[in-house]
Amino acid sequence: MKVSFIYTPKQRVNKCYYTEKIWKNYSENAILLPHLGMAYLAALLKKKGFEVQLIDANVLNLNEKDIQKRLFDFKPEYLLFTSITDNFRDTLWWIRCIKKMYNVPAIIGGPHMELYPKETLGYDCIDYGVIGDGWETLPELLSALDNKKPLSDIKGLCFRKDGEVITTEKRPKTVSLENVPFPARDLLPNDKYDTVLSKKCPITTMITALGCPFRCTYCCTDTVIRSRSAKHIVSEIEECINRYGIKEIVFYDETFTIDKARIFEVLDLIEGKKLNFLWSIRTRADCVTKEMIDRMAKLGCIRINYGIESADEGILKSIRRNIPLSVIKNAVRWSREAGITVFGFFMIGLPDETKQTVEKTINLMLELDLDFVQLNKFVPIPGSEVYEQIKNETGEDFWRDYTLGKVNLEDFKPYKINLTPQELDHYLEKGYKAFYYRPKYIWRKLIAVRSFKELYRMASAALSLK
Ligand code: B12
Ligand code: SF4
Repeated sequence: MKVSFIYTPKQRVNKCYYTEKIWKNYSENAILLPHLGMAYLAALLKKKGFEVQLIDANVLNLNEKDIQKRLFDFKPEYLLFTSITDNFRDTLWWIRCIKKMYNVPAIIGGPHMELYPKETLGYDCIDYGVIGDGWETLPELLSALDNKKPLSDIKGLCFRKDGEVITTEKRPKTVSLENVPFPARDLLPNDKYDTVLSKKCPITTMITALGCPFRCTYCCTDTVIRSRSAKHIVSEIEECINRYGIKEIVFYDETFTIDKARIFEVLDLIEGKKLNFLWSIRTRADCVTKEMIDRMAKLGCIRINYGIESADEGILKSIRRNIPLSVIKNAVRWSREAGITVFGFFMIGLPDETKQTVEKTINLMLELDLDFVQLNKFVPIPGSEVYEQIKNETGEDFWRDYTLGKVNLEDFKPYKINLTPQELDHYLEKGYKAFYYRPKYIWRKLIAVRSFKELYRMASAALSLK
């Protein structure tokens, strides 16, 4: 059987997180990263004997006609799409458009399907939905369709029967990342991926563990961790370097350093095998030690992204993110002393936010010795504790209505804050300007610039904030 995964074009962050000006900057620097979920499933299906095409229409910047040509050349029997809630309406637009040109059944998976499966299958152009992990459900679905077997016994599925949307029994998330083949990077245009901050190309992304146990109230990540062994991780790193010539890896685990023993094992193996590559991680300030940071820097880690979020203790407590300021300061200092670039994530517009708490957050952003910051407006993610609370209190389910096409992203209203939307926008721009336009900061960045490309990117990003 032939199937085509299509990562739809023009992936970008949504406007509701920023002001128009700042969003323009972000959307100009489009998301140019591989979709690992699709690449994983593609590898698995290939291993099971399927003929698989993976069209990354996003990074290749393909238009309707380009996609149509690729599909007519390959002739798949099923089209496979992915979606997160934020980009569902864009994905839907593309599914409709692609099916007008090449009409075979469409299967959709991804985080959005876990949240609004019934609403999603309400659209006729979507034929089947995979809820949650795709590793077992997708091959079972394709095999059942091929053999004309009933679908109702397959767990984690959503489909229509006699005009009614059926969801089957939930599929438990038990598959370990160790039991599936490495992502099919042989099907990806690896030389096209890039980020504003990457130093060496080609780059790729990797996941060493799924889930995070911390339960911050604004997050909807699985709380059970499914992690890979150090040996398994390093073997994928070796494949990236030796088979695909990868020079830089962005690790997208939610909290890369959560299991300290495992990280030291990974570092030992990288050192022992003399693996030469640059890499970056995301983690929490309370999950690193000075010893760990020093070793990571020695072995190629060039950037750490820390979620700092707010400077107000009351807000931090209410979102269950009690990392003391002293711990954050130490982590940032250790990282910079080790020569690692430090990126801080902050949010404004959380419930109970006031002008004073926003100003505190902006001051902290300036006070910490950070290289880059991302400051965005808080938008509750469906499935998170905060979102459930807002839903219960207001009786409104914004993301459901958005899925059904009843509201647009521009209709999103911040909840329970003591600032107007205009004030929030004012502070967002003020925060960005205050951070990126400091003379000390500009000077430090200019002397660290290594190439024209880097200088151009920095200058264009800075100018777009004006
Ligand atoms: C890497 C990443 C990114 C990268 C995107 C890279 C890329 N090209 O995809 C960057 C940093 C750019 C990014 C941006 C954003 N992201 Co993001 N991101 C992730 C992250 C950390 C890892 C994704 C990953 O590789 N997972 C591992 C793979 C194996 O899992 P998977 O993709 O989910 O696939 C599995 C299933 O979902 C399913 N599946 C997926 N696709 C398909 C397709 C078919 C046909 C089938 C059958 C099954 C299937 O099967 C797969 C295997 O089991 C996830 C969190 C996480 N751990 O998953 C968040 C996550 C996907 N992001 C999220 C969000 C909210 C965003 C942003 C909106 C954030 C922001 N405020 O700007 C933007 C949106 C940008 C965009 N248009 O995508 C949310 C989505 C929540 C939701 N309700 O949809 C997540 C889940 C994080 C979270 N818990 O909040 N993100
Ligand atoms: S926000 Fe980060 S630390 Fe908190 S639960 Fe989510 S992934 Fe874990």
